[in-house]
Amino acid sequence: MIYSQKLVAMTYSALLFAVLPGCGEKTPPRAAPETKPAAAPAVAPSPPKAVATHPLDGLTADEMIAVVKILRDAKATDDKSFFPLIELSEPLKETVLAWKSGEPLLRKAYVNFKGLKGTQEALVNITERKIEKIAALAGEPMIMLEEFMSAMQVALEDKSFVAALATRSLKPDDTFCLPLTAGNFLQQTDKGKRLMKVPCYVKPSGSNFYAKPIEGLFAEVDLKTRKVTQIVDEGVVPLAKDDWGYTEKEVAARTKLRPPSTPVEVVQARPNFKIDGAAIEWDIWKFRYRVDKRPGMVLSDVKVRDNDTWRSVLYQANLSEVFVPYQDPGKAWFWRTYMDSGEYGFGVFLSPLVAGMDCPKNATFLPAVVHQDNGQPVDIPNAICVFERNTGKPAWRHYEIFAQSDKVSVPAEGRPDTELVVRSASEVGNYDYLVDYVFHTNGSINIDVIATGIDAVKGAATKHLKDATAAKDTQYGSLIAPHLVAPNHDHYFNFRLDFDIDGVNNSFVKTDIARGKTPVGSQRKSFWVASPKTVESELEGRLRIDNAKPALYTVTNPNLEGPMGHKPSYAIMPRDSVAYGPYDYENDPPMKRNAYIGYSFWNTLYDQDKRYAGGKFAFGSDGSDTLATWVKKNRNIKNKDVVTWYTIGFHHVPHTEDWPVMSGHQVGIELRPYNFFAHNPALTLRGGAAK
Ligand SMILES: [Cu+2]
Repeated sequence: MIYSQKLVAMTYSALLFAVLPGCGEKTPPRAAPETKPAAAPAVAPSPPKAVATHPLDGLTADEMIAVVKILRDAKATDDKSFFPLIELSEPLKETVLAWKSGEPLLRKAYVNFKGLKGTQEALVNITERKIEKIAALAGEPMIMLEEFMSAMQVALEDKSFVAALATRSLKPDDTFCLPLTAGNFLQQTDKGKRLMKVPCYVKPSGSNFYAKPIEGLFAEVDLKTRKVTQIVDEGVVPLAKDDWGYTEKEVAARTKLRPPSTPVEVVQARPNFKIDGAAIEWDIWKFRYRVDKRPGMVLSDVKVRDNDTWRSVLYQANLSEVFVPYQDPGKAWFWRTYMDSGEYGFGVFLSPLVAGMDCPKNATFLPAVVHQDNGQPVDIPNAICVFERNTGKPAWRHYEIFAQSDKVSVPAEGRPDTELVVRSASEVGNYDYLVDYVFHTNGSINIDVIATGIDAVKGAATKHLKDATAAKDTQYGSLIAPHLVAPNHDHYFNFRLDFDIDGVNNSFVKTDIARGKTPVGSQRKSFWVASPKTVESELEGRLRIDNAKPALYTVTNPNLEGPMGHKPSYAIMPRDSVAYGPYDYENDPPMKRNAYIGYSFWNTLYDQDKRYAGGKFAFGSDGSDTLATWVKKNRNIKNKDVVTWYTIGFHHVPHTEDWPVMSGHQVGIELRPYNFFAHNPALTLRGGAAK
């Protein structure tokens, strides 16, 4: 293996540049992202423990090493084997809930590997050092970095591809290529292959790797045979001339920078949160975190304190799949329908966070341990930041005008609003996605995704909308710079929310805001009533938020009563994120593979093995294993261990302000207590107006 710890900690594009033969010797000025050490936190937190102390803690470095050794000792692998996936195999929920702190752990890993008997999967019992199950893999595993490099190399060594580059006066050394997942369009000729498509860019002289696409040309590579299966060349398209760098120096060379400003910084004597291994406690919250290769951050055992009692809210919450379909049916673009989490991995592509830029300087930075293709562990430094922020607004307030008099001025009563943010940022190719879990003093949790980075652009002849070529070139996208069209696309983020509100058995309730029956004689002719209805089954649990048909969506524990008889609940509030596409989910292969985007909500019976909305194997999936197929069983989910799935998303019609790097576009949801507490839990905050 040619990886080093340093390489794995680098971003995807930088990694490719650094390792590709013929590319490495002409390293551009910005070959690697800045990985400045984070500012020291005011109080050093406990480092993540080298041993797991809870059944849902992530695999440690030692455990990953043990997994590789156990498989090697069993002669399933050798030193040339590859490991697309090593992840914690969680114990059954009932086992986790019965477990008491300090009791021994039975640790297991689920592994995909390419070993001595082909591509297999195994359940490895780390504690007892044995393989419990081993079988041929029933799908295509996640991509490995080694495969990226191989795909680039195979393309650039192909004579026809080199010849196609020559017609554009380019040599392989002039290019930076970006191997991309090819989707699965159910073509007979693609059966049994593991395809990537490899378009290229002119190698940058500055920071921007994506500003000069070599449009209309790509190689298709089968990763199984390591051969080019076809070259698609739609003819020469004029190359963009501008480097469009985005470092301060490059921007200053293009345009005048604005005057310097004083930084806005939070001054904090010490953090109010405690980190003990994988456990984080802050204000009325406690939870555990881990990083898995595929979904990135996973939160577990999320509890909230109500007076002196810790009450369960979520057993687990994590990103389940990310889907980015482009809307250009042309040969070089129709297949760009990436499943960023399932195919590439949000955990393995976590990028180091920068203090004072990605996160405030008062943040605490934590590493994440992931495994390399050879199965060996490596730390991604500063992969997670945890910080408190004052939102600059009140958590609550009231100014009482009737308390005022000629002699007395009574100020507004209120409390400052502080929240805890747990952040990570995954760079998948050209896009950067920040995923925030934000905990509030009022019992709410926000899940936010911020999309930033660089729009994928298509080379075009058009320089101006007045050009004769403009109408055709911008049929499926926006002209965002001369010779650059950014095709329309979507960003969907499906989250798996396993609420366990005060216990495992919960129900999902839809409360319609519906027209009430006007009493006879009333002067009002219309008003609304809240009409709750418990969802009975999985098919009924597919729900679309429709702003024209308002409703409240809650997960509730029907078995308990609060002080006034209410059933404790949490509402899932969409805020600004509702997105569906006008797609054909039955017949359009990428949409069938990602059919979960057709509804805002899905509700399923808890299943240990159903963690990802787009199926267990995303790469090359045919759509037969998704939320849409699981719910066909139509199991009863009323007062059962129900799991809720919610898709956050937005349609991206690019515009000039997205270039050369787009400002963060934030979408998210709020999980808000509903008749869960006896009163506003933020009532007990201290620190009103300065006296
Ligand atoms: Cu976008």
